[in-house]
Amino acid sequence: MREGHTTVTRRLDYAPPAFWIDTVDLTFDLDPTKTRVLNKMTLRRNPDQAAQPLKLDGDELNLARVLVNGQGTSFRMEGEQLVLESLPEGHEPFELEIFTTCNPEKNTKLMGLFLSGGAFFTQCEAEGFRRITYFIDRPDVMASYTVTLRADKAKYPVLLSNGNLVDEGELEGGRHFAKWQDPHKKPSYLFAVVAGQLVAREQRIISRSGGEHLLQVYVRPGDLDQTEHAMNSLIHSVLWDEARFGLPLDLERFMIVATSDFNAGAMENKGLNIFNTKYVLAKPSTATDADFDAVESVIGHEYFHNWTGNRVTCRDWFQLSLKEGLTVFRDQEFSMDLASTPSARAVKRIENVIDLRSAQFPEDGGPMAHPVRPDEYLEIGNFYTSTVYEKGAEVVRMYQTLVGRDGFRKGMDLYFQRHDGQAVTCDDFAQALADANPDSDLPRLLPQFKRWYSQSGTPVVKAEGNYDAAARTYTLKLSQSCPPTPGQPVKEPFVIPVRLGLVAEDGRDLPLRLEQGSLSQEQGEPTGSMTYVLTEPQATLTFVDVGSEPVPSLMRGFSAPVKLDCNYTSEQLLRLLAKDSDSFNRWEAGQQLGLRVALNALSSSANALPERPLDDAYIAALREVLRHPDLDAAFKALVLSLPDDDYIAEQMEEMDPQRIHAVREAISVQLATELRDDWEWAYEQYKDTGAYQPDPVSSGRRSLAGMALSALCVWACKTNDAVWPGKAYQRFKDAGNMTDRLNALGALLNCGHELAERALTRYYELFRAEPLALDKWFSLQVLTSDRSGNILPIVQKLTRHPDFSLRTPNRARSVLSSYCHGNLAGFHRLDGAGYTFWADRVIELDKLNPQVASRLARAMDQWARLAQPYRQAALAAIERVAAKTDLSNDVREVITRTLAAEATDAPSSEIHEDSNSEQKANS
Ligand code: B3K
Ligand code: ZN
Repeated sequence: MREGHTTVTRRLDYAPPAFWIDTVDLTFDLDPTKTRVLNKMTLRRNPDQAAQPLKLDGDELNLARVLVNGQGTSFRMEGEQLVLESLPEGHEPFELEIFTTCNPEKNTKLMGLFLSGGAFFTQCEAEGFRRITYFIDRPDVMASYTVTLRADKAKYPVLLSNGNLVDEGELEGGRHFAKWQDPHKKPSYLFAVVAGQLVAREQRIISRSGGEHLLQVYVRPGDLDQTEHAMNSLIHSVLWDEARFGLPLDLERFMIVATSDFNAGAMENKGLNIFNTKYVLAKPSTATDADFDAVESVIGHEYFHNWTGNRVTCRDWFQLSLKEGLTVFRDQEFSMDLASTPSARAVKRIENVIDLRSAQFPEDGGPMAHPVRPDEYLEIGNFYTSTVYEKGAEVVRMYQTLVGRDGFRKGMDLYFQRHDGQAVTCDDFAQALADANPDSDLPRLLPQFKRWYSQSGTPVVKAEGNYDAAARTYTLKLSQSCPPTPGQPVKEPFVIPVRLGLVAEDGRDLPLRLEQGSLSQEQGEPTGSMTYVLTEPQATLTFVDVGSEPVPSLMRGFSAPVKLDCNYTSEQLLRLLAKDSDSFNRWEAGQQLGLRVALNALSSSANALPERPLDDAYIAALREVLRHPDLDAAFKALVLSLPDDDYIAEQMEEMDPQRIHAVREAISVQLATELRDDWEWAYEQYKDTGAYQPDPVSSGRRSLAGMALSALCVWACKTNDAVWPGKAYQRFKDAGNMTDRLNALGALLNCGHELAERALTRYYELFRAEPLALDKWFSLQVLTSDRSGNILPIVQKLTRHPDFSLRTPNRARSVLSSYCHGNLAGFHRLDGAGYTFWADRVIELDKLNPQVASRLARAMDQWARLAQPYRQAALAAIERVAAKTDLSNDVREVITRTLAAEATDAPSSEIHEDSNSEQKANS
């Protein structure tokens, strides 16, 4: 029987805690199998709450002693909670001492205190602190922490915790101690301990305001040469937050520590961020451009939490997006600001939207759909989702769109002025934004705007344009709808900022003059773009003095997280692709054209697929982009990357994965063949990027050269050409950096060339001692296009490889997630064997690490939309997992919701206007 609660937690049941904890004094005797934790706390009753017993959360702890004010006391256990009833009366503080032990070596869940490579690490968010000691383990209980760590000095020379080192020294028997004091109050989820053999790259900096700080990046000995980029990213983060938001580093010492066993990407513990090595370590020989980018953005993200999350934290876990949506928005802005050129900024925006569409849109349309502020959970770990993070960031971005960049800054200032040191809600954030911008539309729109927090599902904006040449008017009809989602059959209208322009034949933006009456909605923007704020189910905009028929460019910059449904002709999309002044929509037009081709091919009743799915005009447009003298390589690469299998699948009511994949393949073969000379030109043009620099210009060149090489290998394998695979192999061997090396290996694997095997063997020999590079070796083989139906046997073989381990999340994911989430055609097999494999691995992994298992469980999110025979086989596999009686809450919740998808009502996507809706949405 698994420990833990089995009840659902509901947002509306929130009540403040019955006790406050003011101080916590922890002493750890660190030992791999039996760590002793002495916890001395000062508590007092919360005068606002009726007298209640003290209930302390615990999980897999061995309790040895409980003292109140130094005296023994009675207590009882309620499940995993420790309950104390006979406590001092009144509201005076009292002392509670609790002595427990735990077993870090057995901690395969990697929550609480665990071991990685012989060193101790902790992970407490969301509910891991209770695995270290008994506590009121919820984010609105904020305390001052003092921590003493005692351990064997030879094995654990470095002893770290949050805040400042106030004492250290030797103990008997080869042991030593370190005492840390955190000057800031914090919730328990931000607590951290690290102990082990670590070395640090250090940098002292003086911030803009003159403060001196010590920055440290701790890694295992031998990895120091991979920490320069992380340190630079941290320095940039400190400077950026001060410059853009006036938020300084509030600590003398800021530490980052890397571990190779970590469920998440990283964790923002106060002053002691703990990172998955994947987001710290980077050197050109083992990390790709994407890795360098990810290090920068995750270092930024965790650092920015220091204010958005740590100084102002969440009242309860339903408010998770308060810190995560806001902090993702901030890390996106950070990366965009560092990108420096407008084109590089646009590339960042496009990349963020690709991520949103590939993960969040399917989530919003599947069984796990939930609002940005969820209403209930069984296991909070399941709600660290792209809805809470990425859609949450889009919600924050819409505030900025509505009040402008300066207005947004004012709102942030007011938010910190009001709430520094508090645990608050998404409503508090929204109110600060509105109150700081009294002259904007936000105060009026706020109650309706907040539906973004309460309604799940991706809204659809439908647009229809009509040009009247005689009257010189252009009429744009906009309407919004949102499909039903679990528990929410009917939606109320959203506030949707629609940034738009009218594009003339020569590509110029026409001046925008709205007919009298609609002007109140306009936010003056002289550039030829305006933001119309759609609040009603439908609206009509009439533009006057329009001399020629324009093409509307809508949702510019992806101004809201919606799907746009506009009945463009191909000619109109080609105009936008060639000429729109908005880079995002230029890219988007290309995507829509590609999507249209794929969907047309898929909807045709003929069994055989069209030989040339792409028409000449589209091919010519792509050629023009590829050869364009002024466009950046990174932007070109994005335009030339047509929608992937998952994005195509997402558009279909019923999906046949093998057919989708076949269409995608046909498109890529046609592109490779008909642009063959252009790819060769591009490869020669872009392949040299000089000494490795991870900057946007050179990484864009590598990306485009990599695409070109891959296309040339596809063409070569179709035509039995040996030259290009030979060149790819040579490049794989000679590459001066991992990006080029992996692109060349990917090109060989992707076209199924026999040289791929030789390259893989060589890669393994080169990188077998580098865990992160070895993860790539595993995942690349699994992500490869499934031309021969041979992926599953490869996956099975890889799981038996001596370097494979289910216990290391990165390694487990490199094979299992890559297969189940990342290879549509490899996973969805006609014989259902992929699903059998999935069920076995979920069950196996759940016993070790429920968080990683429940992520894997989500690979079946879309099963109800599968065509037969996939659907039946998928259901059987899901039911087999569901029949297990000892599932963790994590997996149980995902599987239960997944199975419920069958019962989803038929779509009826009307928006219902309801004048009382604000109250409902916010109650
Ligand atoms: N706050 C952590 C996430 C922790 C995940 C807990 N299951 C990292 C982040 O979002 O910054
Ligand atoms: Zn975060």
